[in-house]
This record gives sequence, structure tokens and C-alpha cells, in this order.
Amino acid sequence: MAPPTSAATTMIAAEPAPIGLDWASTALLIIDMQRDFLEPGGFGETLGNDVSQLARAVPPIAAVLAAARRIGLPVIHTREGHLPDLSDAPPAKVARGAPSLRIGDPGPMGRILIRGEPGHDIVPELYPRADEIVIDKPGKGAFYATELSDVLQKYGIETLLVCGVTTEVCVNTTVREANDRGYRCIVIADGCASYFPEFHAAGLAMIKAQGGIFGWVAESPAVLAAMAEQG
Ligand code: TIU
Repeated sequence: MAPPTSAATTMIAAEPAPIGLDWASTALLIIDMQRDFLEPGGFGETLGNDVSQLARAVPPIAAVLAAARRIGLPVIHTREGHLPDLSDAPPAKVARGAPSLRIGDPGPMGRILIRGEPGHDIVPELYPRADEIVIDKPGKGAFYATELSDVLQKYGIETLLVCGVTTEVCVNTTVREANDRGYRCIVIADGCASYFPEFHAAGLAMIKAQGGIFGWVAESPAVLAAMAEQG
């Protein structure tokens, strides 16, 4: 999984403005494409959500993932979830709301949002390869209580292509964390989804407003076109 060596700048059509990047310092970050969020019987559905809303993000992510593998980009997958003893689950998170099943309760895909259970795993279409990085995170942001900063420094990453679910929760939280740490985030609009289409739209709008206050937003065809230039 050696990153590309070329330092040439590639332009990606994005909002609020086109962005140039160097593939040698770019990684693909796929947020929480887990069965617990996308399939019936998981955490997302226990919260009362229509999980079918998230399926639309899978084909664009699969296309970008295939291109990233082709050009040798580092690929980082994240998974939200907790240890079986819930020692990393804040009681305030477990107690939140009135879900049909709480974090740690047994469900049709195993214990809800617990590491190692079938529901915690990534959907088959986007399953990580053995040489890809998987970051387990207890929170919504991928930097909080994880090794993500160390991984990005190790690979010399400056720019992140970000996609996954949900747009306004874990994607937005991670992009804000990354932005504060100096990373440039290009969020793949059609590679993100929310249980609430209006929150998806607002979540993307917030990122690219004010001259790109948190980052850039691009559609997957624009990202794929730029990746095709690389190889
Ligand atoms: N509920 C919801 O929209 N999202 C989450 O709880 N986690 C993620 O976004 N991954």
C-alpha cells in the first residue's frame, strides 16, 4: 500500500472552488459504513431511523474505493462502536433518547454497536482489504480517542477525501476535527448520506459555506475524473 510518489498537483472540481491536491499526501477516509447504520436491526434503526436512506452512498463510495485501490492511495475505514464491557461508552450516550434497543443490547445482528459483533462490521460492498487501515472509534468524530492522527502523520497525509455516514453526524464531526488539526477535507457529496435528506443537504452546505469554512465538497464523478488522471 505504498502511496503514489508523484508530487504533481491534480485539480478537482469542487465547491466553493476547485482544489488542487498532491496524491502523495492524500488519503481516502470512509466513515462508519457499518451494518449497524445501513441495515435493518442495527443501531440506526433502533433510533427510529429509515435505514434505507443510506444505501445511496454505497455505489459512489465503491467507485472511489476501487479507484483509490488502483492508484495506491492509503484507505482508512472507521467504525463507531464500543468494547463489550461498555467501558468506553459514556453512560450519557448509552442512556440517550428512547431507542428500541440500547447500545450493548442483543439484536438481530448481535449486540448493538459493540465491536466484534456482525452489526458492527462494514458492509460487504465496501469491505476493507487486509492492507487497509481500520480505525475503531467510540465517538462521532474519528480523531477522538483513536490513533487516526498518528496514522495520518505516519503517511504524511495533508488532504483527506471524506465520505460515509451520516453526513451531519459522524462525517461532519470528523471533518470539523480534521479541519482544526490542519487537514484539508474534500467531502464527496454523493458518497455521504443521512437518515434525513434535509440534514444531508445542510451538512454539506455548512462545510462549503463562507469560502469553505470546514472544507470542500465535490461529487464523486469529479473525484473519479481526477483519480483517472493519476492512473
Ligand atoms: N445517528 C446518526 O445519524 N449517526 C450516528 O450515530 N453515527 C454516525 O453518523 N456514524
